[in-house]
This record gives sequence, structure tokens and C-alpha cells, in this order.
Amino acid sequence: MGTGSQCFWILSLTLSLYFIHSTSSSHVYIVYLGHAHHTNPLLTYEHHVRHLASVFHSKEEAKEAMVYSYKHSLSGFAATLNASQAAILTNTRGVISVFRSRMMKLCTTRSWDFMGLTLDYNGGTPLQLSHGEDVIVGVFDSGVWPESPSFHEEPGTPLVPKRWKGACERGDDFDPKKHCNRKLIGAKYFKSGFERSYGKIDKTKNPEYISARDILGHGTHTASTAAGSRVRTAGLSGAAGGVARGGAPRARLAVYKVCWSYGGEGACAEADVLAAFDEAVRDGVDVISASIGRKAPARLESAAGVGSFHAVQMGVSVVFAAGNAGPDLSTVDNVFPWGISVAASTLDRSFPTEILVDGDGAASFVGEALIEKGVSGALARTRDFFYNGICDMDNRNLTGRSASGLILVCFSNDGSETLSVRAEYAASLINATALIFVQPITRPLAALSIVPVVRIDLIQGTKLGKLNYGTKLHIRPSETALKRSSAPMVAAFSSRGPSSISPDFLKPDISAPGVNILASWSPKAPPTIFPGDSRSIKWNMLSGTSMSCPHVSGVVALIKSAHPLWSPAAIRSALLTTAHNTDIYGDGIAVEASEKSADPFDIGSGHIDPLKALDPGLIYDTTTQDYVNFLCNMGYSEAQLQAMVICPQVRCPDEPEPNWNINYPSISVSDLRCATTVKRTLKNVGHSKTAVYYVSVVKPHGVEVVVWPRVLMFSPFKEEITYRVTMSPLKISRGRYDFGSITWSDGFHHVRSPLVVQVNTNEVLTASVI
Ligand SMILES: *[C@@H]1O[C@H](CO)[C@@H](O)[C@H](O)[C@H]1NC(C)=O
Ligand SMILES: *[C@@H]1O[C@H](CO)[C@@H](O)[C@H](O)[C@H]1NC(C)=O
Ligand SMILES: CC(=O)N[C@H]1CO[C@H](CO)[C@@H](O)[C@@H]1O
Repeated sequence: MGTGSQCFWILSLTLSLYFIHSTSSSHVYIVYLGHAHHTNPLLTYEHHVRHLASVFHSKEEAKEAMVYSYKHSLSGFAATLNASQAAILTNTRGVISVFRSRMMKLCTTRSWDFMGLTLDYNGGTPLQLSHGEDVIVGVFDSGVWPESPSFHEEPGTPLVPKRWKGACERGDDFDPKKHCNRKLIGAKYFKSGFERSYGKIDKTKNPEYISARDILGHGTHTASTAAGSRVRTAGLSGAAGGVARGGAPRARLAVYKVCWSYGGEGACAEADVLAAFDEAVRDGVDVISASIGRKAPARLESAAGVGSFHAVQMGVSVVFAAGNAGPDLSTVDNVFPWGISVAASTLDRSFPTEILVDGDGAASFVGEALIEKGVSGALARTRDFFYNGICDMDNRNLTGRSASGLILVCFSNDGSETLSVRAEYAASLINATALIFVQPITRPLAALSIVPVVRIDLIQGTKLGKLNYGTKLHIRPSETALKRSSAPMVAAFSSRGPSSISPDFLKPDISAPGVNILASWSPKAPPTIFPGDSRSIKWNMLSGTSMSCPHVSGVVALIKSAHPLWSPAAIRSALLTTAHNTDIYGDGIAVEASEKSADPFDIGSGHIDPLKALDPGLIYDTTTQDYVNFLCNMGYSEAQLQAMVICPQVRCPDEPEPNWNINYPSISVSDLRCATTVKRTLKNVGHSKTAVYYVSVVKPHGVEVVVWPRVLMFSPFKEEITYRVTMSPLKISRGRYDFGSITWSDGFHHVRSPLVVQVNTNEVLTASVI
């Protein structure tokens, strides 16, 4: 499935409302000026007002139009402007870019076309080596439910690190004394950008807390995934019980609420997101976890792009969700070369649910569901309840008959693609006892639903369809099964590479668990978004790259704790070069829905391996100059770049440096027409200063690969070594992608980089043959 539309439906809704609200053609724009060079923030504010006043009649008007003055870790401002004012500012000296503050959304599948799953830590990854208690994780999301046991302070937690400059802000039902502790050390909220676009938050129409308290559940879920304390008895509906804990259970949490309830979902204004970046970096977070994204196209000129550029320059790692617009190519979001973009994969846990056929001991079906109590009912004929036989919640199509006592079977490929959530809601409207939803493939998604829903695949569905109407069916309670299916598998919804900004560095970077993830939840957020669902739960299972992102953030915190001096690029390299590419059975990682092998556009460098990432042996340390070279290629001028970096000595190289030469932990060359040489520099960070590494290469199909030198000898005098990879096309191809890898090994460490090559020789070779 994966229509990708889940990233849009709320957007179209919000945009139409937006136009109703706005009286003129004014919008919130972000005016980006570069690095915050002023040491006195007040000076910067005055400077911003003066700058803005140049397109207004007075300073007072300018102050009124201003939404934010960004002045801590970057310089710029957000303001309500009309198009001509924005155009004038774009061409003003000192302005790097001017872009609209658009709405971002949470990268969860909790929406009409995908819903609910979880993050679970049954059995747990063995991450006891390091606890990360000196590391601060900043989560940009919908806030936090502070009473959740995931945010309890464990006994013996040391004092908050002295360098912390953040705060716990008072607000609706949020009392710093009561709700913050040595675990949850910061809680701020940013709503000015949201309110400028959508009007003042009206709590009578749309329940919200004007504070960091989370009414949506999503922020509580991601924060507890990244750094939740250990909690026994986590669980949902009797399934997936056990101990829950975040990736870095002792790390400190600072929550930045940038997403607000809007039509039951979250909307996050870019002006607010950039404000959170500006403050979080100044506050002293070490890692930023942002499970938010924008609809295509991916852009550098965005709050995420600009904010993360400054965060990374200041030594703060930024982890993003890759997006849920898969499985189509080039859907990956948050593709900045300085960030980490995380794909989602399955856990080895499933919730098999048996369907028994009355009077036929042999016939039974197994699907996936989260059903606590068994139910029985007679098989129903859909046409009795829907005029067109399609399970849909559209009122006009309901016959008005009740399906009470009956089990409805709906096919996803009836008519236009039927969405399981719409079918589920339809089943609840006609009071069906249960719904069996048939999909072409078994997608191991389980979710709390308003009527019991079992998902089965088409092969079983076809058999079930042959049963007579009225046949009695029994659905048994769901079991929790471990290691029954191959895992990890890349989730069908996970957004795919190559990056639409530049295919010459690989995105997504890595994959992590993002399907059926159990984590803490806001009791104010019902488990489904259907009207009338008034259940309150403390744990919820969700699926999405929103869930895989905080897994990586937690591991980044652990690496940071073990290696406090490592740069964000070094940490990213450690994660990527140690990622594994086999599943729990030693087979290659597969793609859900097809069972075919995953490639780097699905999972980047592979699936996260937290323990190995703590000791990678060698790292690729990407420098600011690498990012500058990239930005030069993207059309930024030297003057602009000098305003953007801390150390303004940067220059664009005389000969443009291709993007494939960014010292990235993976190698990607698009448009290979003739022999091309890529260079990389490795740094020894192993325990021993003396080390010898040998290369092994898996060549992409039809490409000759020569690595030079083939042996790297590190010593106390030679910590860094550069090697070169020459790739030559051996075949005629018109732009097909092929994959290989380069691995450096000292016998213990295996430092692996995927090799992505697009041979494009059709014209060249044809011409030479003639
Ligand atoms: C934009 O706003 C400025 C300042 O208020 C005003 O002078 C100008 O006429 C506006 N332009 C448009 C096209 O509305
Ligand atoms: C389903 O049950 C509700 C509540 O009992 C009732 O109001 C509604 O009419 C029923 N719907 C149908 C289609 O029978
Ligand atoms: C969503 C859906 O199936 N809508 C259908 C409802 O019924 C009318 C008339 O029968 C159709 O035209 C719609 O397509």
C-alpha cells in the first residue's frame, strides 16, 4: 500500500482552513541570516527589528509582524509578510534565504490510512554498558505526559548536569516543581508560529494544553522511546507485556513542544520548530530527536534544514524520521548531509490471531491483531450493509442494516483501494462484532481498534471468501510471538531513497524498529482517532518512522556518553558503518510486502546495531568544509556561507568538489559515465593507536571497483588515512542503480560502507560503437 497520502490529508485540511482564516495574502515567512555572531541577544533583536522595519512603514508595525527573533544559535526572524515584502527582503544584503513557514507533521502512521503500533523492548537490547546519564536528549514533538512512569526519576539519579541552561516552563496543568525532575529536566512550548497561521488556540473547540503537556500522545511515545526510564508491567490489551524502557534509559530528557492538536492530529509550524532548534542548542542538549517531516519536495531552505545545520555545527546530533511515504522511490525526507535520516523496520515480534471455522476442525486462518477477548459471529455478506459492497464509512453507502453478531470480511482491493481504517470505522458504524481485513500481503501491523480487527493475507482471504455466508467463526485472543517471522524487515511505509536533493550521498542513513512499537501514551489521547472513542490508555502501539527515529536518538545518546568528544559526524559514522545487513536468521534483510532483499535505498547502511556502534574501530569524520562544499554546489555564495559558519574562514573550492566526495560513511555516485574516483578519509578511534585494516569489496553489477591503497596502517603518527575508490562502468545501462559495498577490517572491526552506483552509459557507449 503506502500511498504516502498520510502525510497530506491533514495538510490539505489545515490549508483550506488557513485560507479561511487569513484576511490578506500574508503568510509567516522565515528570514534566515546565518550564524548568531552577536554575543548580546538583545542587540540581535534590535538588529532584526531594524531589518524588518525596512519593509514596513514603522518600527511598531515591524514589531507587530514579528513572530520570533532567532538569536541564540542562529540568526534570523519569523514574521508575517506579504509576497512583495518577502521578495524585497530576499534581495537585501545579509539575507541568506527567505522561505514560507509551512506546516510539518508527525511521521506516525496514526492517521486515516495507517494506524497505531508500538515500540517494545521485550527482552531488551543489551545496552547496559553505558547508561547515558550525562547526556541530554531534546525531543521536538507534541510535548510529554509527565506522570507517565517512563519519566520517573530512578533512585540514585545524579544532579542535573551543570552545563544545562534550559528550563521547565509553567503552563496549563504543568508545574515545574511537580512535573520536572532529574529525568525530565526541560519542558518548553512554542506556539506563536502555529497561532499566526491558524489563529489563537481555542481550547473549547480543540482540546489542548497551553503548556508542554501532551494531548496527542505522540510526543510521550517518542520521548519514552528515546530515553524512557525502565518500567515493568508495560503492555497493551494483554499483549506485548514486559519491561519497557527507552534506548538510553538514564539519559536526561528535554521536551520541546512544537506540534499542536489540529483536527485530532499534530501540526507543527516551521517557525516554531526553528525556535526550538535555536533554544535547544543554547540550552545544552546533546541530541535532537525530531520525528516530524514535510510533504515533498525536500528542501534545504526549511526549519529542519537550517536548524539542524546550526545544531550540528555546535556539536549537537540531529536525528530525523525519514518519512512514511514509501515504498515509492525518492520519497525520503530530511535529507540534509549533516543529519541522520531514519527508516523503519519490523521487530521480531508478531501478534498471531487465530480464526476458527465452526464445524470444520481443519479449517483455520491466522492473521495479525491485538484482541484481548475472543469473539464469535457469523460470516456476513458485505452487500447487505453497503450499497456498493465496498466497506467504507461514507454514510450514503450504508444500507442502515445492523451487523450486530456478524463478522464482516473486507478486501483492501475492492474497488479503489479500501483503507483499513475506513473499513474499521465502517464496521463500527454498522455495529459489526468483528472485521477481518484482507490485504494482498501480510503486513505485521497490529493496532488497538474500535471493533476487533484481524488482518489476513490474500491467499487466506480467498479461502475465507469461499465459505458460506452465515458460517460461524471464532476469533481467538491474540498471542504474542517472538522470532516467528523474519526480522528486521523494512516496513512498506518507510520512505525510500535516493535523496531528491542530491543522489550523491545516501539517504536514508539507517533503519531502526518502527513497527508495532509499544511506548508510553497520553491518557488524554484515545487509541484511535475515530469520533466517539473515549478510551484512555497509558501505553500504545504505534508504527512509523516517528518511532524508529527516537530509537536511533537513544543510541546516539549512549555513544555520546561513551565518547563525549566525538562530533555528530563521528557518531553517525559509528552507527552507519556497524549497521548490520542480515536478519535474525542470518539471511539478508528483506523488504516487507515483497520478501525481496532490501537495498540501500530502503535501509541506508543497514539496521542499527547499538553495541557495535560503541566501538566502530574507524570513523569518517565529516567536516564543516564538506558541508560548505556541498552548499557551494547547491548555489550558496561564499559570502552567504561565511555568514552561516562559526569560523568564517571557509571558501568554495576553485574546482567544485562533487557531492560524492563529502566524507560520508556511505558512497553513492549517480550518473557514472566514465571512470570516476571518489575519496574518503578514515580516522582510527580504536583502543590501539596501531592498527592494520584490509579492504574487501563487493562490486556493484557491471562496475569495476579499484580501491587504493588496499591496506591502511594506522599508527600514533598516522591517525587519519585517505583512500580512493575508482569506479568504471563495464556495461551499457541507462540509469539503473546497482549496489555493492566496501568493508575495512582489522579482523575484529568491520567498517562497512554501502556502494551505490548508477551507470548511465547508454549514449556514451552507443556513440563509440558507431
Ligand atoms: C505589502 O505590505 C506593505 C506594508 O504593509 C504594503 O505597503 C504593500 O502595499 C503590501 N503589498 C501588497 C502586494 O499587498
Ligand atoms: C449501532 O448501535 C448504535 C448504538 O446502539 C445505534 O444507535 C445504531 O443505530 C446502530 N447502527 C445500526 C446500523 O444498526
Ligand atoms: C466511497 C464510496 O464507495 N462511495 C460510493 C457511495 O455510493 C455512491 C452511490 O452508490 C457511489 O457513487 C460512491 O462512489
